[in-house]
Amino acid sequence: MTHRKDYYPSRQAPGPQMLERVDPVVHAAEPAAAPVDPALVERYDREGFLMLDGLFEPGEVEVMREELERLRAEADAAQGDELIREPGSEVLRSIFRVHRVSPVFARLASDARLVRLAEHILGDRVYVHQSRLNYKPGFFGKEFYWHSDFETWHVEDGMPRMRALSVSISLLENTPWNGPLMLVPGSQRRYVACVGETPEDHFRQSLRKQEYGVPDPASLARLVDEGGITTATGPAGSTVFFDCNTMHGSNGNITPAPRSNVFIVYNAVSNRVGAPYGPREPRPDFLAERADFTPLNAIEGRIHRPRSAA
Ligand code: 6CS
Ligand code: FE
Repeated sequence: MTHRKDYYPSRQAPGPQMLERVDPVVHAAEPAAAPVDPALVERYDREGFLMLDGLFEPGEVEVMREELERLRAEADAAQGDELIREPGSEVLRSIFRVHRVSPVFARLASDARLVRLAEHILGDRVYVHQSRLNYKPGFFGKEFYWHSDFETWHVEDGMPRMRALSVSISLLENTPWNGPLMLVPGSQRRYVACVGETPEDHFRQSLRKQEYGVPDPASLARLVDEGGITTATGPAGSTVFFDCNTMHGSNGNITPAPRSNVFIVYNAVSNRVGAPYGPREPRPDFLAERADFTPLNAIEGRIHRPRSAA
């Protein structure tokens, strides 16, 4: 392969480094064409995320929550790399690739309300790079340590540039106590190059408890000092769009109330993944789409219970 420039080197230098982002946060050619209030997109540009309440109707959230439970029951009797258990217990933590196995979440991934806004922000057509359910069970749900998703997707999956975003939809109420998503406003403009070589088959460990590709305390302190922390609390159905490089994490959940969310990651088709920038071997395709970069066709209308819910 010919020389390929690495704009965001990480896990290479002996010490941490804070680099400037070289890509725009909002790629939209026409800000006024936003499918939501353009002020929200301006905010996304500044802060690295935006929150929408009431994007989905209660009935739609109910359908998704039933599907979450159905998949959990199925997972209990199953084994597979895409089923991630909590560290220190066998309680279900995450299920990946749900947009490929579940008709409800496949439908969600193509939903016009999500796809059009993702296309607007990313200034391109989009495909799903990754999808997952996070269960964050009551009592046992462990934290997700601070990280930039892009750092991992770049180093381990070969995502070239910052032109991707995550949508997280809460399927249960997110309170200040049950380990809600925390985001650092403004952090999307900085790239914290992390320290330490990636161990082989890192995903087996990192998805339970991440220890490589995490930012150093001094860089984190600086980002939080500059931007503070915003907590994404709200009723079931609350939706957050956040940039692939926004620093985020969540605390453990020792309350009785689980905090379950569905995540869909949209990547610009022009930013499809190639060879990883770190390890030779890419991660398995349940974590990163590597074959099908067909742009999604947005589906209008409401999400319904699948007819043949066998
Ligand atoms: O490794 C990954 O790709 C995933 N890990 C985390 C903690 N967040 C984003 C992504 O789903
Ligand atoms: Fe993440």
